[in-house]
Amino acid sequence: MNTPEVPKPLSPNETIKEESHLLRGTIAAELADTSTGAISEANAQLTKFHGLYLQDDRDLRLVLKREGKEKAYSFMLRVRLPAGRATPKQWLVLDRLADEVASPSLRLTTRQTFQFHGVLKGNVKPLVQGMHKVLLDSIAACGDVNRNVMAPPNPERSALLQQVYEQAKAWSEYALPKTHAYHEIWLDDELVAGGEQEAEPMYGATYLPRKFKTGFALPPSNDVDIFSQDLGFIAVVEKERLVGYNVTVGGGLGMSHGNVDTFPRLADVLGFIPADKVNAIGEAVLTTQRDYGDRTNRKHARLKYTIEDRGIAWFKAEVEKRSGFVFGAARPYHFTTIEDPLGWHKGTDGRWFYGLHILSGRIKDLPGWPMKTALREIAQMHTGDFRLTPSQNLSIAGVTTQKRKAIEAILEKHGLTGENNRSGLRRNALSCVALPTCGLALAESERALPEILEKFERVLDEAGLREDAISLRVTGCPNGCARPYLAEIGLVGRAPNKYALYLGASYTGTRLNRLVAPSVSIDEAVHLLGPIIKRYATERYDGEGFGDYCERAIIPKDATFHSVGTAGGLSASAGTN
Ligand code: SRM
Ligand code: SF4
Repeated sequence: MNTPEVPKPLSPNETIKEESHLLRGTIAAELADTSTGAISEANAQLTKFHGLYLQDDRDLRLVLKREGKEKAYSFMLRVRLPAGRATPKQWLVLDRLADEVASPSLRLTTRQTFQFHGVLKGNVKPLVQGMHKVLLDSIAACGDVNRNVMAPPNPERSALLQQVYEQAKAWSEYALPKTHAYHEIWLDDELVAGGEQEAEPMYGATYLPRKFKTGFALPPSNDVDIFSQDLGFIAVVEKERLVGYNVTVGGGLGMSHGNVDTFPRLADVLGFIPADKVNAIGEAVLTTQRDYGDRTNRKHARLKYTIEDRGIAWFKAEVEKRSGFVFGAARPYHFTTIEDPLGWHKGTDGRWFYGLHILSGRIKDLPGWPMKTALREIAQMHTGDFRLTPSQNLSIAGVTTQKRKAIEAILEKHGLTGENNRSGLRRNALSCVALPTCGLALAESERALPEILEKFERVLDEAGLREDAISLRVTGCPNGCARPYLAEIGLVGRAPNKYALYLGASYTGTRLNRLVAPSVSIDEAVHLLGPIIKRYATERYDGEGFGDYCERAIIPKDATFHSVGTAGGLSASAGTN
């Protein structure tokens, strides 16, 4: 006799959300408790929806424990900044707030926004209120909702960019939670009496099963890594007019080492929509995931698993049913580049923009490298805006010829004019934050990146490839925050100085890489890749990227990778196959 299937229990986060009174929990009461720098686990889950993560300084954990003291708790705050645009006025306020109430660095993220670290509990409110004065917020920057919306940042390389930006911003606003909790808790707005007037028509009381990410791309540049997004809109341009978008769904990168039920996945293309359908289709995708996503297992809750489990045809039919719109056939599109131009360029509006490389997006002042001061001085005189790029870099945009000279003088004065004259590898490198703030880090990432790059640069110099654009991305764990599975060389932390090595993604983010060595030190990775890089220098086809070369000539198609600490089936002398 068949026994009826017992429904799996919901994940604990579902109860926390359900009982939170639309994301309030007891956050306000706990903020007032000065006996600890922390908040409860339940409230820590809820503050994420307000853009805040409770963290502790992992460098200090051991010593504080020995001394019997509380962990060095603080918050990370992530700003909501659709498409990564900020005004000089906003920049100056963020810069000041970083000094007054945070670490004092500013961190540009891989999703084009700012993060503050080291914000003590008592400083969160002043930070949020300071941001509010220049119309910035951190609502939905984290949590089980639509996160910061990405869109091509680079200024006015096409007249269509502004249109795509407006649409990305409109979708970001449309998909915001409607609860008043953020304003009540952080901005001291009046309480909504009993909460009975409030509703979350799109999300419902338990929001989404998991985080949800949207990106907009404007081919030929795939700067936003569109296929890694839960929901993507690829602009379709015909006769220099934006006619609509090809919609993508089900991308996502996070996985866990050794758990084959978790995996990075590239999005599927659902079909074409006219531009005025973005919000309607976005809502239908989001609510389908709301209703069918797995709320029992957070490791299986992203949209990519809903689509894997139920099939893309089912998903498309459901979205069409909900939106009342039938997708057209996908229009042709071609991604041939990742546009993040460094240095001075003239936009189509006749004004200049300056792409500034900032390693790992970390803005701070170091002896001989006063980046934070220089950018503050630029913000004080700049009349255009700032654009944060998906590669953790910065575009200083809308610059007149006169202001260009002044910006150059500031960079010159601070010895920062050489920032863009780095190796092709360095200019294309990304790293996640990892230690000491990220609670999930298994290995170093941002702090290790300079040394990793130096080691690889030596090999590249020997091979005569210093200028070649090769993407290297490092993360401290397999969650994939620097999108390492879309890098030509991906290093994914698994233990102190042990990384899983991935090779062979396309430079343009259209093909995932593959695991070639499950656990190597950085020196082992350099040793392993050295001969391959040298072969690439002599054997590559005209214009062939490093990832494409590895996929064609290096990675055995039938390789099995099971031996920890070695390169599995990969060897430097492996023949072409
Ligand atoms: Fe991420 C969690 C940092 C982009 C996948 N990510 C975290 C947390 C909040 C750690 C935590 O949960 O306690 C990290 C905070 C570290 C710190 O101290 O600041 C963190 N993620 C980042 C940032 C700051 C990395 C960076 O160096 O720029 C990026 C902030 C983006 C933003 O502005 O919104 C960041 N995270 C990403 C990306 C890339 C992207 O979205 O384009 C991914 C992979 C794409 C994806 O989501 O599939 C990503 N982060 C994750 C995951 C794995 C999610 C999954 O589906 O398995 C986690 C862990 C989790 O959610 O459980 C995570
Ligand atoms: Fe932390 Fe892992 Fe994301 Fe790096 S990839 S920031 S270690 S969660």
